[in-house]
Amino acid sequence: MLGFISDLHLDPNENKRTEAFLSLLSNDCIKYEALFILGDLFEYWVGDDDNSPLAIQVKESLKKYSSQGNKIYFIHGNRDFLIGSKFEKDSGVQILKDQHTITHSGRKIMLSHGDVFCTDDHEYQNLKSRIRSKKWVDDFLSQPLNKRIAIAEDMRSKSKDASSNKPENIMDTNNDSIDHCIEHNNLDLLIHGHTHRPEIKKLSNGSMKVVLGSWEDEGWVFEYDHDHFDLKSFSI
Ligand SMILES: [Mn+2]
Repeated sequence: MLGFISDLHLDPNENKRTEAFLSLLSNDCIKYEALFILGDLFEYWVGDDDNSPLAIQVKESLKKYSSQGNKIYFIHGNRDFLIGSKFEKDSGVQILKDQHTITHSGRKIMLSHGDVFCTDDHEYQNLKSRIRSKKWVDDFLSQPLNKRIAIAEDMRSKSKDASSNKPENIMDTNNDSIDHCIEHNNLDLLIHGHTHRPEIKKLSNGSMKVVLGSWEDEGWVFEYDHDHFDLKSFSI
């Protein structure tokens, strides 16, 4: 069985969420052949040199989990796209590209954070292409750690303001872009997070889309096996 989670938004001010994640790693995850984290594990990530207690605690727990022979994979979210090779080494997590495809029990499955499908939100997509450029990343990472944290905090509050002024449907995934991706890649299953609108949706061509939930009062995990799938939530 495979396990999929996303949008934990781990934050030093939200201890319960971190505890729930660490508990998942040390208890429930043992049953998974592999655990996939589809982005936004952290509320923000300012660089692999982050030595905050939260960063250290999460890396150590991931390392313990992975060093017991458990496979764990990560896809960048829009908030933690700066997770890099040092984090990979420190945690034992393997980073996959967004829209990575796997085959499990004969079915083709694509994994994505999900923001790539939010094509109606032009403002968001413009910001994304700007801050994912090599120049922006290099400039950002060359700043001292405390300045990077201040910039991330500022971007976070701006993003909250922008989101509260946008119609809900703009921030959701675009149906045509999902349908096109499923058809073009001949997928049986597409799994993504980002929109915080958990659902399992059967599509007309027999394929399926799963949207993971964000961890707030509840945590979410999607479990998938050849004869079983379940989008589970649990209170935090
Ligand atoms: Mn996101």
